Amino acid sequence: MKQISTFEEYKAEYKRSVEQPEQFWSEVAEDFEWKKKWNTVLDGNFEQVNIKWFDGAELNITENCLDRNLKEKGNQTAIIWEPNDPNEKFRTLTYKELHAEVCRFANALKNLGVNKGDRICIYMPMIPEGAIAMLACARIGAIHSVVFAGFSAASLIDRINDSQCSFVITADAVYRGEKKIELKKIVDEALLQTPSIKNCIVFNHRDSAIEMKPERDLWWKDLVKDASAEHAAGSMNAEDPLFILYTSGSTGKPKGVLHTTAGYMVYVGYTFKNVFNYKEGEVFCCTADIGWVTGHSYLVYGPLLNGATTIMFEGTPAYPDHGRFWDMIDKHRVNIFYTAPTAIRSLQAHGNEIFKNKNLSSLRVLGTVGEPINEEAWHWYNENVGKSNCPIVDTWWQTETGGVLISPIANVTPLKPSFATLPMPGVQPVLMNGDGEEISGNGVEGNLCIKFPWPGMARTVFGDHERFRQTYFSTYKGYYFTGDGCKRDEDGYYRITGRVDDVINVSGHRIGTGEVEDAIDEHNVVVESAVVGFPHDIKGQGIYAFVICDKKVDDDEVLRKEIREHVSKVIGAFARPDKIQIVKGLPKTRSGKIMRRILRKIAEGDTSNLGDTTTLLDPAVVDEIKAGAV
Ligand code: 7RM
Repeated sequence: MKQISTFEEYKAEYKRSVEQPEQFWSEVAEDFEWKKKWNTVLDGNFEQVNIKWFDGAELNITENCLDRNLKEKGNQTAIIWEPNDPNEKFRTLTYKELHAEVCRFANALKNLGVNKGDRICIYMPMIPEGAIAMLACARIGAIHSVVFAGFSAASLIDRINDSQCSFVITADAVYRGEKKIELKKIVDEALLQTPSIKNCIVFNHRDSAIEMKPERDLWWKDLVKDASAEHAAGSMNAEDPLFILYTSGSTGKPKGVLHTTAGYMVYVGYTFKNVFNYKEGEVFCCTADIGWVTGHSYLVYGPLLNGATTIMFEGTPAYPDHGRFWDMIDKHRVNIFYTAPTAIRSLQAHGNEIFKNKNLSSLRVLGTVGEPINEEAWHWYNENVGKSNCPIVDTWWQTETGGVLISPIANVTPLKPSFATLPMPGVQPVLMNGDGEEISGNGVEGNLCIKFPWPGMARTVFGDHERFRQTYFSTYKGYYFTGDGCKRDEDGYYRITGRVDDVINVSGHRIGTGEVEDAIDEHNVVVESAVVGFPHDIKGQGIYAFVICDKKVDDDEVLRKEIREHVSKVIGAFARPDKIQIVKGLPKTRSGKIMRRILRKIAEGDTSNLGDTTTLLDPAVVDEIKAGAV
C-alpha cells in the first residue's frame, strides 16, 4: 500500500484527494483484494444522508486480513497476547494459526445456524478469542456488536435488545489487575431479559466455577473441536454491515453506530499504514480494549489488513506496578505504541523509577487517542517514553468516523504539542460559527464539522436512520457535525478543545450526561439530578452530579455511596460520579431547562463569573449550590 513519506508529498496527496476524491480513493482501494470490483466509488451526499462507497463491489474483509497474508507471512506472528499476570506465559498466534482459528469458529457459527446479517453480541475479555469471534462473524457476514466487558448487565440487556442479537459470546471470567470480573455471571443476569438470544457461547479462560444452562449455553471448545480449519470466506457486498458499536451521545440511549464493509476496510487499512508510518515486520501495540472503536480499527482490523503483528494486552497499566507498559514494550520489542492521555497522566505521577531497567529502544512511533492531550503529558510522553526520538501522533477521531480523521502522519507532519495537526487525505474539516456558517481563515475557533464523505464513516444508526440524520446531519445542513469544539491556528493546524454537547469524556470513555442522570434518578429517594463534567488531573474529565432528594436524608455519605453503586450497576463502574452534591434545587430557566453552563462553572470551582442568571426561575438556588459545592 502506498505510504506518504514527505510533507510535500502529503500536501500534494491532500490536494489531489480533495480535488479528485473518487480517483484518489479508488487508487487506495486497488491495494486490497476484491472478489468483484466496484461500479461506482462514491454515491450519495450529506444532504440526503445516503452515502455509499465502492457500490457493486464484493469482498470479504477477513480475506484481506488473513488469507492474503498466508503466503508470505503464514508463520509470522499476527497476535501476541500479553496476559494480565506477567508471570503467566504470553501467547502468540501466527497468521496461519489465526486463519485456522477464525475458520473453525466461522464454521462453528454456521453450524449453529448463524446467517449473514444476524447480530452477534461479543462480551469478551482482552484475549485472542475476542478478535477471533469478531473475524469469524465478518467471515460469514454476521454483524458483530462488541460490548465492552466493563459494562453492567443492564447495559448489556439494552444493547442486545436494541439490535436483537441471536447469540452472545463470552468467557467465564477475567482478572484485571487483582480484580476478578465474573463475565458469565453478568451475562446470565442479562439473559433473563433478552428474548432474542438463542445461545450463549462460553470460552473457558480461567476455569472459574460457572453455571452452564443446558440447551442455552455452549462451550467454545466443544463447538470448534470437530470444525474444519478451512472456510471459504463469504462474499459480501461493499455496503453490507460489518459491525455495530454502541456509543453515547447527548440525548437518549446509546446509539448502535453501524459500519459497513468496503469503505471501513479501505479507510482503516490506509490510515493504519500512514498515520503510524507502519513498516513491514513491525510490532504494533494498541492498549485500547476491543470493546471500543480504537480496539476495532487499530488493534484488530488495521494491523491485520497490513500484515502487522498486533499486541493484545489483557491487563492494566498499573499492575503489578506502574512499569507494566514499559515491561511489555521491552519484552515484545514494540515499535509502535498507541495509548490514551489518561493512561499517560496516571503514570506521570510515579516518577522516573518506573522506567528503571526497561529497554525502550525498539520504539519508533508513539500515538495517543481518546481525548485532548495536555502539553505537560505530551512532553512527558515524548521525553520519557520516546526519549525525544519518536514522533507522537495525536489522532483525533470518533466511533462514527471509523478511523483517524485529523492527525499527524508519523515522520512526515511537523508536530505541535497538543495539536492533532492536519486532516488525513480525503478528509475536509471545517469550523462553523453560531450562525451555521463556515469560518474561513486561520487563527479561528468553532464547531468542528466535516464537509465531504470519507470511506470509513458510519452509515446509519442501527434500526433508526432518522436518528442518524438528526444527530449528525441536522445541526448544520449538509455537514457531518462531530460534537467537538476546535481551534485552527495561524498555521492551519487543528487543536480539538473537547465536546461542545452534553457528552463527557472520562478517561477516554464517552459518557452521555443524560445516561448518568437516568441512572441516578432510578434511586428511590432521588427526585431529579443534573450531571456535568469537570476538569480532572488524570481522567481528563470527572463526573459531577447535582442531586435533589425527596425527603431529608439522614446520612448524605450513605446516599452518595448508594448512588455511586447504583450507577455502577446500571451503566458500569467507569461511569460512577466522582462528586455528588445534594442540593435543594437546580438552576432552571422559566421554561424548565437546566442551565448547565452554571453547573459546569460551579463544578469547575470557578464561581467568580457565572454570567447572566437573570433568566433563572429562582436565582437564589445558585447561591445555595455555590455554597455547598464539593
Ligand atoms: C477514538 C475515540 C470520540 C471523542 C471525540 C473527542 C474525543 C478522541 C481525540 C479526542 C482530542 C484527540 N472514539 N477525542 N480523540 N479529543 N484529541 N486526539 O475516542 O467515539 O470513543 O470518542 O473523543 O471528543 O469526539 S470515541
